[in-house]
Amino acid sequence: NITKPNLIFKDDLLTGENIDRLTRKLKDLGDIFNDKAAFAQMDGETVVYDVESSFPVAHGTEGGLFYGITYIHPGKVGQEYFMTKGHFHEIRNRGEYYCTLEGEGMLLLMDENGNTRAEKMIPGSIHYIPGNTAHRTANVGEQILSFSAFWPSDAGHDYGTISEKGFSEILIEQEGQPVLVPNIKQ
Ligand code: M6P
Ligand code: ZN
Repeated sequence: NITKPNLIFKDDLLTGENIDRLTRKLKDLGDIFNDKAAFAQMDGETVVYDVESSFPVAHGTEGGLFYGITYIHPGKVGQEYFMTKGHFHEIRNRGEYYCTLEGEGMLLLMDENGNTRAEKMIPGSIHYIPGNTAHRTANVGEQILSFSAFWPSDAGHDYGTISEKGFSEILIEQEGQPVLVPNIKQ
């Protein structure tokens, strides 16, 4: 029941041997949401996001590029919006581009000193993620948020730091608006 963006990114572009599809459910994301009591009340089978990726070269290849579309469902755990795990790149200095296809979101960016900032995602918005910067996206709207991503094939994903400590700020809904507040977990 995912609405596919009716743009140039058609299903048939994302077919073939080098396509990877993954679904992350609430039960896979226990460590990222702050409100553990609200989390415990929810169904672990709830889908939070799907990612379809195209890997035209082997992982780790220098000079290649990967492409993916992420679809984040609308929802919240307590006041915190549904969001991706978030990661640094394994090769820390590798950057990435995101382009929003549909929906409304926020891109959280945290440098290695723990400074977090956020960029608003609206259809057509293009976001440059510099190297050495952790990135996470949250759906702050009432429909699917989808965005395409382009990153170097040798970048890799480092989830460790974020799954331990999270971002220095979390994105919650206050009076109907998304706001960044300090993460008390840190
Ligand atoms: C984007 C890219 C992918 C990433 C995905 C989901 O499509 O950055 O590399 O896997 O978002 O984010 P995460 O891996 O943090 O769950
Ligand atoms: Zn990345």
